[in-house]
Amino acid sequence: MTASTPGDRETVDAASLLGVSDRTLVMGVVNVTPDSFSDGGEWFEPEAALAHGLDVLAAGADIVDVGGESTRPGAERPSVAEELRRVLPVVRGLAAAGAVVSIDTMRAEVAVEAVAAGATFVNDVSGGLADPEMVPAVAAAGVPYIAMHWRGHSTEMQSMAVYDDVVEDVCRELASRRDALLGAGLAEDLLVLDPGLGFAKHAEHNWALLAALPVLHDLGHPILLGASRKTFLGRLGRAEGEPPRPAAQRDPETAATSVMAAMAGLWCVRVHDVETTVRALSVVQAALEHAPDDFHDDHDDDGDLG
Ligand code: PMM
Repeated sequence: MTASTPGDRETVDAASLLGVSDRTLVMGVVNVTPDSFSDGGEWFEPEAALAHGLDVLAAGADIVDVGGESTRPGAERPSVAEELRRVLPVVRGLAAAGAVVSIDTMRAEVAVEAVAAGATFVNDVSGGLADPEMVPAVAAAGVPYIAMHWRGHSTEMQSMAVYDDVVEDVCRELASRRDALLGAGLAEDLLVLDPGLGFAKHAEHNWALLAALPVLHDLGHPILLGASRKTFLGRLGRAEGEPPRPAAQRDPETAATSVMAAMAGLWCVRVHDVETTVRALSVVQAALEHAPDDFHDDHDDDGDLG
């Protein structure tokens, strides 16, 4: 699973990370954007973003996720050239430092260039719906693909937050996306699914999905959860009409969601504050090492949503 590099760090290949099932992995976020809701503008210039990415790596991230397009509700899209200008130097620098890099993009062209620059995961919040070239490009590249539940672009998605039963609806839509992706040639063992908290979802939808995390195993693929610093967490403890807590003050609540994900046996959590999540997950890990032998069997579910 590992190969040595000239530095202290061991490099881990992406496909072997997909096989990790005895702990929940941590993906650290590096947004090279002027306007992401959670950390917009903090690391907008590639040099600052690379330095931040190296900190994220040193804090213990298993994967570093580099994105150049904000998906904040209402955000306008950058041009392809601008997205490439933002992400490529950061991907290149992190890969050279031995990081497993994921490119967070909805565009095939950006995914392909980022893979050429050293990214070994493609994280597409649209699950292949935003760009018809994405799935063939990722299938040809042969890298793992993270497909999130998505109903539309940031400018329109909150008007699409209408569900009969959000858990059932999201699982059904993700299952049909999974089938379409596999049908389009994506390798089954390289697909990760994500319920897409905050994307075409109001707070009550996010809470319902968080309360039902183990059900996501029925999809039959590793599951990634992205709850970090999202607004519904910032509303906890705030009175009606009061603004949510600022994004950078939502890390304790984020750590709690990471613990929930780990207790549910999810594959990976995508977070901004890697150190806090790594420490929170070390508590789960220590406790699970003392769990009865049949604990994991009790939490396995081999049903299939079909
Ligand atoms: N959320 C954001 C961006 N990319 N990718 C995945 N797979 N899942 C998510 O939930 C997700 C994502 C938005 O958050 P940010 O502005 O903090 O990056």
